[in-house]
Amino acid sequence: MKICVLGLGYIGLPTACLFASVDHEVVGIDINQEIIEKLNQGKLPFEEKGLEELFEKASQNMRFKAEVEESDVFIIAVPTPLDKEMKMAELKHVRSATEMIYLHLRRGNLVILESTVPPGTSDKLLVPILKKSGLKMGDFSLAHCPERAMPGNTIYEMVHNDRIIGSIDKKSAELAESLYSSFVKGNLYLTDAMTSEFVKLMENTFRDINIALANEFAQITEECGVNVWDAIELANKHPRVNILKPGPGVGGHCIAIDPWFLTENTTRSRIVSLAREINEGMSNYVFQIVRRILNDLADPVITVLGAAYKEGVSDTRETPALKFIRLAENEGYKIKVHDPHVKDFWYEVLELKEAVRDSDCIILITDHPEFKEINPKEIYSTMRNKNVVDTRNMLDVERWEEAGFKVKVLGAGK
Ligand code: SAJ
Repeated sequence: MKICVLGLGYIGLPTACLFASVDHEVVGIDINQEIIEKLNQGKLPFEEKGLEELFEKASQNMRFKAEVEESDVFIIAVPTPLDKEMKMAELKHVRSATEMIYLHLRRGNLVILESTVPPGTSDKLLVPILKKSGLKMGDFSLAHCPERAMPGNTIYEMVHNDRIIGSIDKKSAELAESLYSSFVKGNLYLTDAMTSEFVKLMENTFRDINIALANEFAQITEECGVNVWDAIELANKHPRVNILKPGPGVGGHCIAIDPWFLTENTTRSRIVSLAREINEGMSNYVFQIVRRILNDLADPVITVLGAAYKEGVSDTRETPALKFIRLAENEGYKIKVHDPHVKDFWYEVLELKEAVRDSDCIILITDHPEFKEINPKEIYSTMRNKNVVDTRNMLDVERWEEAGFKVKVLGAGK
């Protein structure tokens, strides 16, 4: 089949490569000319485990350009960011991708929407635009097929995870199922488009609420002196309990955003909105811990370990580090940032030695495994005050205390 993939980001590019790797002819489309040029030179615009090899294997069946052309299949994998003022999905990229497609839509074509969208988008936004081609329902097919790939393990999960395919009619379901079975080894579950859109949002909302519960447990244990990490480990020994991990907040372009797509069009949301408030408030909670430690120190300097939204990635979208840094900056703190994975960030990213020099407090925000390897003895003498706040319960507290540091672990009680 000939497949046009619109949107060559964290989901679209691996998807294009996977289809090309099983001998479909793939045309990758993006509005960002720099990405098109990079890809046509064989370079990748971002890190992802295994993508280099997959791109290499698939490259002879792929080409990249800015304009859509006639195809058998069109896959929309464009971003659906949050309009932060209105707490609503910004669907302009989905709308413009669909406008680009209808001009080339032919009888028998299949359109797939992979982007995460509010329930009803396929039926109410995409169908009317596709009909501008002059084709009627049934002349073309449409399905919503959200991805479930965990950034950092995207390719493996795109192949092995079960997937939901939500279609506007039976023919669309058959066409989409046969298309994805060309590389998906997981089960394919068929439903209607609106249910599929809703299911995707439920998955990430479920995770956001459970992270909020862990964060609330961490705040309660601080008061009663229990170590939340020990308590969670013991509670999870229950065969049907799986409490997630507290942290400095929830980042990424999914968990931090998708719940709002569920609440934007209802007056019935309570827990979903409250969970967002708890998770967004963790930056403030962590900053208050730091402020108590540094109390009235003049001109405090702090070191933020981690700009990425989670361990092992270079992605800083919605990272909790940013809000924490803004709060500290507004109180006159000087901030120095170190992250072994992030190259470009709103703040200069320094090497570790430079980031800790003359600092009064290290705050570990991102759970990059590299931070476990930091030798406290090597940085002790370069710091002005020897404080560490570990928001991920990652550091060896004894080792840091032996080196002379005062260590505060989020939720550890004392
Ligand atoms: N986090 C915690 N505590 C936890 C787990 C995560 O504080 O116990 C934080 C992380 O540090 C990070 C944020 O939450 O800042 C989100 O991290 P994540 O690993 O939960 O989520 P993503 O955005 O990398 O991937 C999620 C996954 N969805 C689910 O696990 C239900 C992935 O499967 C989805 O495909 C992805 O969102 C997406 O693209 O929707």
